[in-house]
Amino acid sequence: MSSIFITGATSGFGAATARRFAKDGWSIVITGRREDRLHALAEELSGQAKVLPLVLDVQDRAAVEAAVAGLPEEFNQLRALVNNAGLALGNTPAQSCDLDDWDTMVDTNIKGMLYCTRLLLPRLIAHGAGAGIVNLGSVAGDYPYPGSHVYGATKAFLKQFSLSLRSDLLGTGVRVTNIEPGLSESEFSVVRFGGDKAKADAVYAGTEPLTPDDIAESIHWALNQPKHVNINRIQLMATCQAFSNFNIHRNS
Ligand code: NDP
Ligand code: 8X3
Repeated sequence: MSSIFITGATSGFGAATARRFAKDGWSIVITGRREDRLHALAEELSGQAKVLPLVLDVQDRAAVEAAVAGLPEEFNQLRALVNNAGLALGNTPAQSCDLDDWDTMVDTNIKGMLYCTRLLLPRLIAHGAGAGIVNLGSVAGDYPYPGSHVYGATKAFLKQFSLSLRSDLLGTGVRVTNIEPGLSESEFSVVRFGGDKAKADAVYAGTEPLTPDDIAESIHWALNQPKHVNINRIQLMATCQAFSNFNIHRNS
């Protein structure tokens, strides 16, 4: 039986990924901070798959250590880790934003991902060929935009760390994929704008953004390639999103 550990499964991409793998009957560890959401999802999927809801703040290294150490045997044969928990906070210019928001983004998007990866790697290596890690990067890790500063930099870290991991894991059979979506509708913008739903809705107004199911499908595809195939990176955007020219400040 294959098992998968998903961080940030209480919403958006993580919940959609749990639903996608439940269809295939994988054993699924769903994690996040909102316990009620985890239990509701576990209940929803209970007829399809074995699901373990685990309340976990990935910023808390001791909690990640305890969660990994306490994984029940049936979820121990880990084949996949999806480092999805993450967030952007604010989009004001670097010179006026809140330093606490920067701490939270670094602690969640980078350090949380590192804790889960390092602590679960031995189990993925024990599984060997066919195992895989998927990290949730972003187009913001490649392309800067005003207000992307630390968020974009955390995602650039994920991209480089994913590639570096591949070098170290050579010969173990464990694959690593960085998935880098653009505009996608979830709770992401509500979180980014501190719960301001109207501001979040405005981000998607008049667009057809990517959906959590689109991302879950990419994750599922990457992890289900033949054992000899490693998808290094997937960058995907909504068709309605594209690139723009550089901004130039003019004196007059
Ligand atoms: P959502 O806000 O819908 O989901 C984010 C998930 O992360 C939630 O389940 C949340 O759970 C979890 N999370 C946040 N902080 C923590 C924490 N400290 N510990 C554990 N879990 C945490 O956003 P998305 O589904 O859209 O985003 C998922 C990932 O994809 C993120 O890494 C995001 O940066 C990335 N991404 C999103 C894009 C978008 O446009 N939506 C585009 C590109 C990448 P809880 O609050 O219950 O802890
Ligand atoms: C989220 C996509 O463009 O809002 O990672 O940064 S974007």
